Amino acid sequence: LHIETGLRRALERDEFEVHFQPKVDLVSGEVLGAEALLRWDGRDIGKVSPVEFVPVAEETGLVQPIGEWVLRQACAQAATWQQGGLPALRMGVNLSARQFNDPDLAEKVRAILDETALDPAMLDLELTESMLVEDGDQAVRVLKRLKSLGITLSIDDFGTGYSSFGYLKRFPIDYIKIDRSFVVDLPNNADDMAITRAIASMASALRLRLVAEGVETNEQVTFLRTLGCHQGQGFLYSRPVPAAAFEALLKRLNPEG
Ligand code: G
Ligand code: G
Ligand code: NA
Ligand code: MN
Repeated sequence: LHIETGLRRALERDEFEVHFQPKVDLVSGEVLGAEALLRWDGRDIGKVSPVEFVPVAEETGLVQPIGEWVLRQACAQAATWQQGGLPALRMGVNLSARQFNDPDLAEKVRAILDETALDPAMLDLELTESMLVEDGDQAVRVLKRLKSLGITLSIDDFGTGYSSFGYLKRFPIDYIKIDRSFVVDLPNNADDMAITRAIASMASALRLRLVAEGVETNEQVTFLRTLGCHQGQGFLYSRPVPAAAFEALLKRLNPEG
């Protein structure tokens, strides 16, 4: 209840902040994009992890205005970086199930792209498998409307939900993000090696691009590269950080600008 009460006031009190975690080219080390991750530091409640408050926001419907705020912030930031002469970065934003089920989702995304003047090709929406399997036909319609805006789509936490290859074939998806639970023990766990290999060969057959989550060691990078997984994010490169720190990181990892 504390969380719900606090969340109701958090937007007007300006208690949210968006942090950014780089998505890195595992071969060149260059930053290719970012994932926007919401942070809440409430006046009354202090710092609360999204693991705790996102489910409450989802249940109460507060995730709609909050998610829209995150999308606007992330798009505005990406547009600012682009206009500042930085190399184009693709901005990933997490969508909740309630946002995905909103019949006006595509219109809202389009309005925010217009408002922030972000090139739609630079926005990537991260969805989870569970959103897609409930009503496959409806999901395909929503995904097609989103794709028609010119954005890209990712499946987040891939492998932890109900993965059906049949669905993947029908969905206009661009990226698969390999869940970090399969990455953490690479390259020492035979099961995880087999699972990530299988995901990689399926992705290649379906022409889906791969992003590995939770990359923490150079040994993981070496193994992922042998799979043809050329993008990753994780603490090896950076934790999610505020915009100013992300800019400093860009100067370090993309020195040519
Ligand atoms: O980065 P972190 O460990 O704090 O994220 C924890 C969880 O919260 C992750 O599952 C992440 O996807 C989710 N999360 C973070 N920001 C957002 C957001 O803006 N919207 C939604 N729906 N989930 C988010
Ligand atoms: O569910 P989603 O993939 O959006 O979750 C993102 C979460 O993963 C964030 O909370 C982020 O802080 C966390 N994260 C990102 N990189 C790493 C990593 O290298 N190791 C671990 N343990 N967590 C990570
Ligand atoms: Na995500
Ligand atoms: Mn994920």
